[in-house]
Amino acid sequence: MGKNIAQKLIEAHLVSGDFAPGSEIGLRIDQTLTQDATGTMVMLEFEAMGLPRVRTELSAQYVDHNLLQTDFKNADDHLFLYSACMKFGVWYSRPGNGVSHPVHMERFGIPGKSLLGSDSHTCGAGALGMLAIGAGGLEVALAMAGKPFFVSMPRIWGVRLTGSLPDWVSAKDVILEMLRRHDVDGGVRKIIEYHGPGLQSLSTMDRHVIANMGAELGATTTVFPSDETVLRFLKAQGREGDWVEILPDRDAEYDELDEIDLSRLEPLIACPSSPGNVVPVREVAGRELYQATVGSSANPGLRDFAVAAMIVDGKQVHPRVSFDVNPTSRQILENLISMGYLAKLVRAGARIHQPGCNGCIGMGQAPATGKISLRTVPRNFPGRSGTNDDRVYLCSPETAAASALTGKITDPRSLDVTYPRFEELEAIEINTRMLVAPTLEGTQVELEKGPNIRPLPSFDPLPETLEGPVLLKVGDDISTDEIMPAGTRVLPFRSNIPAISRFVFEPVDPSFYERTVKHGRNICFLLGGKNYGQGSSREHAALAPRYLGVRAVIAKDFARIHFQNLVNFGILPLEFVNPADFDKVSQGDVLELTGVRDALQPGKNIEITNRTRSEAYALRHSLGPRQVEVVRRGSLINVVGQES
Ligand code: MIC
Repeated sequence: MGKNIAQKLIEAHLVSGDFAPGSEIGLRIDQTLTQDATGTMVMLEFEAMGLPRVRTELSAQYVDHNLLQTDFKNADDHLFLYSACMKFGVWYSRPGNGVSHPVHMERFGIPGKSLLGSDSHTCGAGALGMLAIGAGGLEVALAMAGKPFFVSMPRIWGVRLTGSLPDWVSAKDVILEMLRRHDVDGGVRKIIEYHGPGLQSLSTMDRHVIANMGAELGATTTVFPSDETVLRFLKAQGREGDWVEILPDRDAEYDELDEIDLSRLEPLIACPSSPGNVVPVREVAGRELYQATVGSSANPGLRDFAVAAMIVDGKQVHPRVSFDVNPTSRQILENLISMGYLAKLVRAGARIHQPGCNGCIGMGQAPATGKISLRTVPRNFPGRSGTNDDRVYLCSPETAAASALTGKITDPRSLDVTYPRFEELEAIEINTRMLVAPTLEGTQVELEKGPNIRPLPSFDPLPETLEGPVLLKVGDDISTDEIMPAGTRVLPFRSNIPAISRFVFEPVDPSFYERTVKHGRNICFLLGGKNYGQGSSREHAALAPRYLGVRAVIAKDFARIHFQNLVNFGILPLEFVNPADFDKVSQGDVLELTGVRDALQPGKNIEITNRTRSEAYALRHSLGPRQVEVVRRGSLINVVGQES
């Protein structure tokens, strides 16, 4: 039997384990990517390991999240990250240079290499034929130290593309179709591999759009072939020497199959407040909107801005609409200027922002109360935009631009204009002026830590008995944005755990923090529904609850990255053997787990007692031996600290 691309990439990096789906594999990591909202913690964790320099082929640190400098905190963190990069041998992408994922595509991504990133959208580099995986910051710090990355061997899901995209339909509509069919947990524990004749109509950055939002299906990652299309992209970037061809064997097989005829797609849109809440645009057309934004790592390509510019060219944005344009890299911004597209956007009334994530994570651009915002971003979890009860829709640049003109959600096919098809360029302006190479004499560099950089908390080992109240019970699909919000109020505290902990679960229950303080930050439990912790890689969504006393989460099931983040910081992730028991437990019930350290045997159920209701429930865990040791020791840092 032939091999698919995912199998070839895994085989080339396998340091432990085998291909049995669900078994633990260890992967060698060639490159790492960190962004500033997760990177400050990563650099503190790497510093704690006591190594002088990184041991990867390449590590890059981007500043693309905490860009609004409303006081000293973000500015201090930028300087801390710069000093850490120079000290440890990491490339530094300066504030304003752009979003990590497109910049990494432009400058550093190499087909066939593995990339581990402290951002859930790292998987976008699968567009280059990379094995690119998002993970919690601590695992990225370990990869920077040359350690393998451990993950459960995923099932390989082959999605065959046929046909070609009709006018007004673009790459975003392809991934929205996947979300419409399979929802936000359809890809959990799977690698999605796209193949088939339909690939020919997708540029490398089109493929990035699709791979990026594979994260919204919960996929471990997404891979595309490294073919002539990728060679053309690398040539335009002046990096054709980095190209290698990676194709699936003709007789490659997959664990699961799906097929999309691109010719049959129409403009789609994800309605509030889930990326899986997808309908055709025509079904919600006519609703008044306040804002349309173009940009983010989920639509980062030059063509995404050029098409929007051509749609609004010679027209005016509706006076009620804020049309926010977030260029995704300085290089793309320079090409938009030199090709005349930026002027078209400015003349039409667009608000031009600095290259960065910006409104995608609530770093500015928050919509008005109760008003609709159309965005080409990857996520619309409740409150993520910075406005409570926000009404964010996810769509293509075509739909966003058309709607900005009319002031209503608009099917772009209804515009009375010829579709402005963008032809990819053979050569573009290359801009590397805000990328700083690591200096050679790094070890003499002093880390610059401002008052906002606080030491990591300590993590005690798992006690023999866990007894405490259920301080919060939540439902299905709870996102990391609801557990640990982002935005201008919270994101600057990412290097200060005591401060950021004050915001834990604020979007779903503003009184949660006070309950943990009243409980003396002692042992407590959380209860969650299915797909608990979907979304981001932010380890703070585990770190901060751990700091507040949470020692076990009992859920119907977990999102991959968050599950591992809970383990990494000594929080026990458990599931009800009988799902109906979830309904028997109420917030405030006191639960007790005795002999828990010994009970953590592979495949062995655990019994938990509800002291309040005098009931007992059977729980199970899916921890492997290595993960059990981490939870017993209280955190992965305690394990690594002993080894190094
Ligand atoms: C996101 O898109 O949710 C983020 C903000 O990029 C996160 C990383 C973070 O929380 O810092 C992610 O996707 O991992």
